[in-house]
Amino acid sequence: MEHLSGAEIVTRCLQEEGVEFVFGYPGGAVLEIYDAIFRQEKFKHVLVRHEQAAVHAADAYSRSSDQVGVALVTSGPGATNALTGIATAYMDSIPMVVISGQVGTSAIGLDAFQEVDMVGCSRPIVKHNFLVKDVRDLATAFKKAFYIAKTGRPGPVVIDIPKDVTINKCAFEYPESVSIRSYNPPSKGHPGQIKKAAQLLAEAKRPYIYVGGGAVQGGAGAQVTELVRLLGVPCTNTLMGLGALDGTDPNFVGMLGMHGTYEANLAMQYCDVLIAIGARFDDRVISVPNQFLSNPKRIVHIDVDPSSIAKRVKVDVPIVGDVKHVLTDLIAVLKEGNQRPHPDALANWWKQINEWRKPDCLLYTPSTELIKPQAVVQKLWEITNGEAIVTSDVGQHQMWAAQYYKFRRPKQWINSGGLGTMGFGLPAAMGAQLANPDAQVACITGEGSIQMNIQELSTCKQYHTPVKVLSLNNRYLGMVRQWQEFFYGTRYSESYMDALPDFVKIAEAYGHVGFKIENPADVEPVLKEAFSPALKERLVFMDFRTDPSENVFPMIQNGKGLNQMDLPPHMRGLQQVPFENNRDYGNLC
Ligand SMILES: Cc1ncc(C[n+]2csc(CCOP(=O)(O)OP(=O)(O)O)c2C)c(N)n1
Repeated sequence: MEHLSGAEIVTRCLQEEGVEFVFGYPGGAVLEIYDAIFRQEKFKHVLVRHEQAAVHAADAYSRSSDQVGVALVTSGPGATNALTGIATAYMDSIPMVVISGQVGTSAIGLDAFQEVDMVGCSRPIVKHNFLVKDVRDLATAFKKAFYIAKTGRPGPVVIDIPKDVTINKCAFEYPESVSIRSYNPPSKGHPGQIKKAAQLLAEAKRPYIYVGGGAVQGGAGAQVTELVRLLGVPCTNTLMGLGALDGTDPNFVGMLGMHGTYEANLAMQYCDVLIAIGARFDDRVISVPNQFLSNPKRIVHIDVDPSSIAKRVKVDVPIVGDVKHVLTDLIAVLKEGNQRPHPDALANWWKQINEWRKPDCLLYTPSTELIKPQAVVQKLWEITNGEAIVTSDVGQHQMWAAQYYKFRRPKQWINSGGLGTMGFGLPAAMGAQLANPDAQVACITGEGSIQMNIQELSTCKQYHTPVKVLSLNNRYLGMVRQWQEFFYGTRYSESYMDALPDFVKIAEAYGHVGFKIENPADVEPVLKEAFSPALKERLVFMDFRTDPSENVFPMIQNGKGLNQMDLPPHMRGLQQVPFENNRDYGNLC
């Protein structure tokens, strides 16, 4: 058996796991590992400019592929810089392994230089973590870490390795499998519960399918599509579920939730049988549970994580299992028993939904003078034929990206939904481009968000990641400004960014191409040029000077119900509680 140093074991474990890229930043505690990386050729290391970006890049590498993302950071400040990225991945259930260096075992707890208790710091934001104090435990820790990260409900796992452990040697053998007591992720759903779900769907007059990020992560896009087609029922995706059903599918009623469509939110409120797939009834989706449940409905909830089920709402048919397996079985049961919702009731339900659709809640007022942010996203969709991988930062631009780019497939839309991390977009685009070298990758960002990790333009240059950055520059922290306009008497406290840099010059200084776009007529030509063969290999930074006063509609204010949306101007005054005094909603179907 080979005798290897801890550092060599780290690189061998990564090779055994088939890792292609490690995103990281060196430092004293991990120098042995960096030396071992230098001496191997199987995986590549990507040197980012900030550890937070390493974790976001690894995260998006995973989100846009079927791989586990890997990041490597040094102890102390390296580790703490990684925490935001780890929390981002945790909130969105992304499989990832983060390796952090630690001070030597004898120095732990003595406030040694660059010491921080990484296991303690990361505990609430990881699926699991390890502090490996003995080199002989290293290989097993890696095997377990990858297994835990990608099975069940995925999530980030931290492996903290003291420096002396990277120097010490031991015999190396990579375990073929691991068994972890009390960790048995479910796969198949309970057949009896699946039958009950089929029965409920067949009895439904107003059925509705609600799909979340779990279906995207669980690779269940094809099954979602098959179920929707089989039943012919309306379907909505959450922000994290976009792409699980093609955004151009006629049965897709748009995203739901705080900035969801009028029709998606009202259908959620007034459906009678709801089937939730890998979705968790997040507060941004249903707002307050008692308002959501004020219209009686029966709920089927499918999720791999039992603790997500019935956490926020009462569920009639809980099904714990891998969403892909459960949906496959559900489809088989429905087909076998030829169970479908009653066609007349379903036709009535569609009639109602089409009424809700008619006013087109995403309509905005075009302008020949000011660039409308929605128009930029729409043009991007047209020019990329809906095929680009799109990452976003956080703010109004994120919501416009979600509303106006119709995602065709899972893993095409990459954003920080759970934590809402500004600074995510650019490093995420980098990671997604490395995972998909032939894909068009666009990062939709704001002038506030991009400045949180703009240094990664340097990494993009070094590793030739030709992402196209679309900054919807409204000179405001737009989402903050919108809330201040709605809830704080237009007191724009610290939401205006003065002294903005010249982004074109910044892009050029990093060796990229930059465009400043101020005229609506230039939006299309510039986008076409950015995505033209001539600039295929180049990162292009587009600084769109957008209308600073534009707001995101529809919007549900905190504490309000799904049928109490703030609507765009052309829909103001529309009745959203059509059956207020009619508790059985009898005239709906
Ligand atoms: C790290 C971090 N800090 C603060 C916030 C709060 N926040 C949410 S949206 C937003 C404004 C974003 O501004 P910008 O990137 O310019 O995008 P816009 O809303 O204008 O499209 C802020 C400050 C956040 N989400 N993340």
